[in-house]
Amino acid sequence: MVSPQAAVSAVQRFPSRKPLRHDFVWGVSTSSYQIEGAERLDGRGPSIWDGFCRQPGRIANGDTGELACDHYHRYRDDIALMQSLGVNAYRFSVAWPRVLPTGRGAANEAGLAFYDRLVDGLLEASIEPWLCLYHWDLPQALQDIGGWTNRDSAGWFSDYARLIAGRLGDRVKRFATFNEPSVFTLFGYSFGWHPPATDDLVSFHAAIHHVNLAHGGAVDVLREQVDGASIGSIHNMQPSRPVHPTPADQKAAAILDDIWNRAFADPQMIGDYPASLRGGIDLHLRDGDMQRICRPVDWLGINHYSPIYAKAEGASPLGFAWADAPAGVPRSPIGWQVDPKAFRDTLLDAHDRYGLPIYVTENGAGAVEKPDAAGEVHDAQRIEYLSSYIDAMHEAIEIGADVRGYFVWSLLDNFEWGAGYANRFGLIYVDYATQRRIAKASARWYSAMIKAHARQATP
Ligand code: GCO
Repeated sequence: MVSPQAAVSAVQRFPSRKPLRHDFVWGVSTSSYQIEGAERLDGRGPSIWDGFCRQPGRIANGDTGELACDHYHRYRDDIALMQSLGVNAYRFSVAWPRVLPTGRGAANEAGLAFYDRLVDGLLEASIEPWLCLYHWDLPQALQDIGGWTNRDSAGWFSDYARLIAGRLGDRVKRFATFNEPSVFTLFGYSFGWHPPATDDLVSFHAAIHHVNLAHGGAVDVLREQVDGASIGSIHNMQPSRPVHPTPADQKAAAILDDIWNRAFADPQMIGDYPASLRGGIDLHLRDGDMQRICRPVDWLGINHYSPIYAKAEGASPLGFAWADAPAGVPRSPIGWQVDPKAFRDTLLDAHDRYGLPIYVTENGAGAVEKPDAAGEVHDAQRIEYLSSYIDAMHEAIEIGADVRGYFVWSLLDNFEWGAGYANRFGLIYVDYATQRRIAKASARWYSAMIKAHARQATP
């Protein structure tokens, strides 16, 4: 078992760094479909993930989000776990179909009441709620009328944002519009790994553009409805590298870079699409759209785990295929490359490109793990990963990146999309058969690290 003392020394093992700002945010992140369960309870409508999980072969072991971590019922226990960690912020998402079962029209009071209880519980525990409006669980009823390929989706999303702002905006001030738009559009409208699992270019570009329009519309609604709103959007930002140093793979990596890192962040924070996307997007662009998309935001959320790799693929309409990291690189227990310097450079690049305060809204390591005979989970590799990435973030801050917070993905082991429950990212182990929670060694380490930084923080 890693003692808190050993954990703190893990923090101090790195070169002594300048203390972090006194208001640095230390948090944990989750998302609605991955932890709530209660798929069919208290009026929640179906989401696109409910149906996708039940399509044979889509999810490892046929897992679904039906029960997940039963957070819908156990949220008070989970808030107590956050308190035990000593975090001062919790990033979660609202399940759109839980509050608007058909995505539009009549709201579901029982669903809204759940988020009331969750927010009130967090505030009672002195944990700041960071609310993300969309973490991939689109109401199925909206998918049935085109989903993000329907330009009306921007209006649907604004109405949803208005409902949440009106209900929770007196207590919630930190809002993110979307989580990782480039992931759910690329995986859902091109690769077939996420719902709706279509793969035509016109729909892909339409979804990109309409999600950007939805972002801008929601920013305006939140700004208008919530006094003191602090609004951002959460983007996965990772260096896109050619799997082989050939011109063809380098071109493939550049295309992936534009889609993965720029297709949303650039229109939203700079006001233009990457050149490689403009042809496809122009089919859906109307006068004034870029001004509707590029609305002032207060911060940039960055999710980062590892570099990504591309290879040339002539058969793909996008001209590239996803590739694994080259053999021989350091990897996490589930095989994702470990490269803290890539994280440092990503933070510095984002700081230079967008010039906004940055919050690391996801970072963490997956593993296939279980408790030992004594009921302990000694996740030393996850501690090593977190320690090296937090130090890389600290180095980026010392060099000049305006990073103001860090959220571990994730508080709990949870539904890991296509991998189901096999890959575990939590600081807290979840025994899904009993729903028992077990703090891993990394939970004790993170708690001790937060305390160590608090002692060093500049006033
Ligand atoms: C993402 C999502 C999370 C994942 C986490 C681990 O980044 O894909 O925001 O829902 O579970 O990143 O893959």
